Formats: sequence, structure tokens, C-alpha cells
Amino acid sequence: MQAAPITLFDFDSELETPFSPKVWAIRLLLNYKEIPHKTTYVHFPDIGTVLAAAGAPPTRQVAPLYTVPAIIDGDKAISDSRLIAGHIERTYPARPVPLQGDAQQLAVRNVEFLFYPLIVPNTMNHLDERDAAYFIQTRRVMFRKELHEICPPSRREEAVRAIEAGLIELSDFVGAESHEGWVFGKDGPAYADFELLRLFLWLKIAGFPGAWDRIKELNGAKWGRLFIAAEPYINIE
Ligand SMILES: N[C@@H](CCC(=O)N[C@@H](CS)C(=O)NCC(=O)O)C(=O)O
Repeated sequence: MQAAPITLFDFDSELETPFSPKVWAIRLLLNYKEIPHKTTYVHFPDIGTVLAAAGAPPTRQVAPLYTVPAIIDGDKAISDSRLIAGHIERTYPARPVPLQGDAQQLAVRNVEFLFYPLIVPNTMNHLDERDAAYFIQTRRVMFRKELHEICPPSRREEAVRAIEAGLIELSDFVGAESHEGWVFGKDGPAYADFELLRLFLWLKIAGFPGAWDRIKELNGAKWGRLFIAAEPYINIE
């Protein structure tokens, strides 16, 4: 029995809807499993201080050391989306969402990096001045280039086509979707469905406009149907 709602840490932004992809996977999981929770928003430069104070461990060995999602559930503070998903599934087994294995996780990872060029350069436009300065500086180190060099307008079409090619391969890997529209889970969603949906939500919320409208139609609109299956769980608490 849950003593208090779970605290879910996410990044603040000037958008109406939070955009951090890995947090969305956990939010979809919590919503699907009907687990009470409340989002706590953190500014990018404050993440280390806030999560260390909450007792959530760092997830990386080089800066940025601390990442969202992190949760507080009773006396436990947990970081890293897969560890959080494992904890949630073990602690709240009703409405099961199987974590499946490495192959499914890898299949999503293989398309994940294709989304970066269409989202990362645009993200600074959604942040306040202090967050944007932090974002520009950290991404310069991560990508070893300036944000505007990651995907100049002349390369956007190429970036959309790269996602399309990746999703065509993914479509072969997952095969036919369930009658509800889930592509990894056959009797309801698997966690990999939420990991894939987080990329679609990230693109839709924070990416260059128009890309999602093309992608959702691909592979006989398989991805659009997956999104429709998830729509009841796209709520922010
Ligand atoms: N392995 C971690 C990675 C999470 C991650 O990279 N989160 C991003 C946001 S989606 C983050 O917090 N980045 C820290 C930063 O940008 O400073 C997980 O799966 O939870």
C-alpha cells in the first residue's frame, strides 16, 4: 500500500508540457498503472543539488552526474529510468507492464539517437535564460559542436529520412502490433512501448515542427496507432 504519492522529478521549461523523454517513459508507466504521483520540476543547473538532497544517486560518471527521471517512493530515492521501472513493476504488480529483455531495449536505442538532431538544437528555445546557458554549455561538451551545428536547416530533411529508415527496420523487428496498437507488448503495453513513445512525445513537444506528422503515418500508420493507444496515459500529475 502506497503511503504517499510518488515524487517524480522532471526538468522545468517554458513549454506547457514537460518534454524530458526518459521521464515520459516513467510517467506513462505510472499513469498506465494508475499509481498516484506528483511531478517536481527542477531547473537544469540545480539538478545535482536537488537530487543529492533527495538522496537520489547519480547515474553518470562524467558531468552531468545527476539525471531525471528520479523518484522518491516512501523511504526510497531511485534514479535511472530502467531501475525505476523495475522498482515500480516489483512494488506495484497490478496492470503488469513487462520490462522484456535487452533486445527490445536495444531496438529502441537504435532509433533513439536518430531523434537528437531534430530536437536537441531546438530545446534551448524552450528554456529560460539560465537553463538555456547551462544547456548550450553542456551540449557543446556532449556533442563536441555548437547547438546550431548539430542539424542546420539544410540537413533537416536528411534527419527526418534517417528516422524513417530506422523506424522501417524497427517495424520489421516488432512485427504486427496488438489489436490495441502496442507494438512490443501483445496483451497490453510492454515498457519498451513507453520507451518508444517517449521519443515520439519528445519530438512532438520539443522538436522541429512537422516531423512527427510525417513519422506517425509511416509503416501503415503503425506509430500513429501506438500513440493513440497511449493517449489515455499522456497526463501530467
Ligand atoms: N540512464 C538515465 C539517463 C537519463 C537522462 O539522460 N536524462 C536526461 C534528461 S531526459 C538528463 O537528466 N540529463 C541531464 C542534463 O541534461 O543535465 C536514465 O535512463 O534515466
